[in-house]
Amino acid sequence: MVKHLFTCGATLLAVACALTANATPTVPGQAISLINPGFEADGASVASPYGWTSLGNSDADFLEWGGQSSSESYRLSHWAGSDYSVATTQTVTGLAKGWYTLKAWGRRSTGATQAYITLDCGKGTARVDLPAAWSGQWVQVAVSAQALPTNGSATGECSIGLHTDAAANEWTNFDEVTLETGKVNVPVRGADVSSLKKSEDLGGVYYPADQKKPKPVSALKILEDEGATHVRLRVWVDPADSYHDLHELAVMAKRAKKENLKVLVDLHYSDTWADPGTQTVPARWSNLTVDQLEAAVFLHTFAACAAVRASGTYPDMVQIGNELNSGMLWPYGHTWNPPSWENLGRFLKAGYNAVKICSPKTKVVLHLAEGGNNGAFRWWFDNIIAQGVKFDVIAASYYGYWHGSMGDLQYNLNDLATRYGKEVLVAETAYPFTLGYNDSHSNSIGLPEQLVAGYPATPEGQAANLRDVLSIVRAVPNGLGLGVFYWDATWTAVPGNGWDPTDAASGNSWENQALFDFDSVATPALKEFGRDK
Ligand SMILES: [Ca+2]
Ligand SMILES: [Ca+2]
Ligand SMILES: [Ca+2]
Repeated sequence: MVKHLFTCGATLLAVACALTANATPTVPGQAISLINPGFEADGASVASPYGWTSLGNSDADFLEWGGQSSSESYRLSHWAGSDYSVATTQTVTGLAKGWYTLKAWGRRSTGATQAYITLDCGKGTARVDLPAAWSGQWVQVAVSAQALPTNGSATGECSIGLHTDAAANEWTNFDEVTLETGKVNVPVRGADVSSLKKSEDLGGVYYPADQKKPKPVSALKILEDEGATHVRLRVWVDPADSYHDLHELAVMAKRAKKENLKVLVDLHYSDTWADPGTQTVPARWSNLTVDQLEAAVFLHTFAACAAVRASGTYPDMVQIGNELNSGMLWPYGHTWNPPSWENLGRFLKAGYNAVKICSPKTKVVLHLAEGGNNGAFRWWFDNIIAQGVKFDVIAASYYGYWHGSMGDLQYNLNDLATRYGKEVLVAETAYPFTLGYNDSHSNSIGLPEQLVAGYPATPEGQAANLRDVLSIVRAVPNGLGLGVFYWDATWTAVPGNGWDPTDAASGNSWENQALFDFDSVATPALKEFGRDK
């Protein structure tokens, strides 16, 4: 890459050079001065923004009115009337050894286009793509690279690139570029594998990608090899087919440990699916009083934690309930009609206490659906905190075709991290790699009009969607973006492993969103976990 070097002697740049030369990368979050980082220096319609160098189709980058924030006037735009490739670049010198993080706001059209930012500090080019959000909505991305002193010099340098490779009339906007010391990554990269045990028992097998002589491999090993750190396991109280009970949890936790995968236990407090539309009290608990239900939550939670401990490890995280927007253990723990926040608070405290008594290191997670709905999260967490409920992690389900745009997800996660000072986690996400089907049961997402603009139902579209959810979590401020779990990664179409535990003839509505394709080979999306290894 051609690098633009500026001269520290120039009057306008003297302050910037002085600051960069004195940077101390041991302190994360220290800002490094850039030239014209908000594109405000020149005014409108400038073809060559001050301080930046254009590479490629240099006519395709220019300034326009309309900044990312209301306090700014201008933005960088990439656009051309024919196919184009352009990079707007700036090189920062005088940097001490260490990690640096580039952040930028951007937005883009959703046709045949790649828009991304790069940071190269001498150890290869780190890249992050701009997620596709709703029209006009800005999204912030972050990417880190390591700077080393060059050729015995005491200082290193970093090259910043703002890129678009696009078809005619596709466009990108960038604004408010920052460079700071420190590194961002996504420490928890997980897959929900709740379907796996039953799948295997019924003959399901899994193959790694790119294997020359295909031979089945443990799905857990495939996940770990690609960079996953965690698995998530669903637990029901008395499931009709005995899958997802405490015995299975113990077996799967032991297998996960063997593959160096940590465990997130997902307690549903039901005999079947629990989500915002249904939170049915387990049959065994159906005659209990609220006091007795509180005790039952404690005992069941403790037993689940103990099942993992018996396997020789401890749960890294335990979810008290699954997608609790409407509460749990209906009608006792409703959040509506009328709301029973006090009962819900008692149940959640019982779960918290059980986890901490069983395993003080284990993080307690509270999980809602609608990851793009900040109002729903604030309403729920404000009410729960008012009940004195303690927790360690705020988790969200985020399915882009149901829960708002990537920009909505970012707004919500960033607000939650800032407002409550807690780590945030995307506990469920998924996207189809095809609109085809591999059994006779219709799929949750099967029609073109259900898809999110910018993300086709292809292996690459699935990968891009997961990549961008990871990018949103990576950019959460103050290092509070904890991780992303892909839901249910191993739920391939195996006869008998349908959605209904009471009906062996029920089908699968998820096989086009698994991380294994219709030949049971790992999809390219799984490789996205490797970026944060
Ligand atoms: Ca600006
Ligand atoms: Ca230009
Ligand atoms: Ca199906």
